[in-house]
Amino acid sequence: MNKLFTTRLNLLSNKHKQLIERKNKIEERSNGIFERYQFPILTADHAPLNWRFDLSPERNPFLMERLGINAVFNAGAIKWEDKYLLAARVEGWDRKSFFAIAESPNGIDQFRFWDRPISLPQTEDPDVNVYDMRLTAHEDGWVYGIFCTERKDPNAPDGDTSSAVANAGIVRSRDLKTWKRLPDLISTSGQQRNVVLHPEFVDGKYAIYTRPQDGFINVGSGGGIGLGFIDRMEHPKVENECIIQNKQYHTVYELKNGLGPAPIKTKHGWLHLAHGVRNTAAGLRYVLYLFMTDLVELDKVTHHPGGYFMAPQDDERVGDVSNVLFSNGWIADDDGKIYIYYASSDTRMHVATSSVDQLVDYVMNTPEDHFHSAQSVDTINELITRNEAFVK
Ligand code: M1P
Repeated sequence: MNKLFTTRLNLLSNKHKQLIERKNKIEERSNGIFERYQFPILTADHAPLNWRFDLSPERNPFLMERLGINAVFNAGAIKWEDKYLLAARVEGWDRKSFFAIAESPNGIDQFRFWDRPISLPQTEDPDVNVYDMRLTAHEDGWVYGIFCTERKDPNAPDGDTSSAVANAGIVRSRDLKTWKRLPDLISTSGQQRNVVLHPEFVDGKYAIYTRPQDGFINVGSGGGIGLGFIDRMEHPKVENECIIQNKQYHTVYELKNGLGPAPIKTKHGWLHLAHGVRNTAAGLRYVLYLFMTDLVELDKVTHHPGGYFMAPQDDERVGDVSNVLFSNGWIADDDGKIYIYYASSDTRMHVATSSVDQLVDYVMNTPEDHFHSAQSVDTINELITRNEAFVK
């Protein structure tokens, strides 16, 4: 074996091992709502070396990275056999995304990819690109993975090589190793992204959150977080789709929004995590926000704090698509701890921790947005007045 090859291989293996075994630490500053952590939990560098390098000294004497990974982000999450699992969007240097499961013993560090990425079964119309899988352990006994499947727009004019059509692809599994593909979502909207399956039946039907939109980037006259119902997942036709949470002028979800992971059931209502998008001179800005819906009437938003819950900060602000926080995975542990898995700037995965009690308190007791600056000042003044008794 040549010396260059052996030296590089040792270096790469040691660095990779150190990265996987690195312990994470809570960041000192906290807002009382959640805690951020010092290190990202999953990055392109976490991808196993044998996915990227040809490890044969004969075929690859310079030990070149033959199949690079560009980014690891937007992961679905589930607790499975006492492990914290992420179904990550892994994007190669070739811009194709695919899914791969990484597991951690504690939810905050030591995430390690399983041996191989998921080989996604195809429909008759193959996916060109797939991303953003939401995992839902449904009460029917299956774990569903709903993701965005993207294909070139067949109606794009000649020379337009970027128009695409997005829809929801659906797979299900009982062991998270073998996946069965179901037909893609059937809906009346031209495009669907951010589609999420509710974990419980509603009147014997599957409930599904949608994000209907007119175009690939722009939601146009569509948008908002929708709710619809499906009789059988083998024929996933959405019926009675209605918008439960709309985009709105001069809010953090002015341009568009979309549901994150499947909601968490609490005794006060279903807790939802979503992303909101607004346009700026520097491009789109994606932030995360929370709201709660009624336990029985899923289309009734009962609580909706104003503004964002989490926004990109420090290093999170920079990446392939800067100024983006996106989350499609969270885990509620039996002891009430919540692990919020979020990606920054379409580049890497992070974790923040909180608890059901904290997030319910946040959602139920944080003032709503009243949509005017003067009313925001009124809200601050009310707090100052209430605080007078406590300020010396
Ligand atoms: O680049 C930011 C995000 O853009 C899309 O989200 P949305 O459908 O809400 O616009 C998705 O491509 C998502 O993956 C990406 O993180």
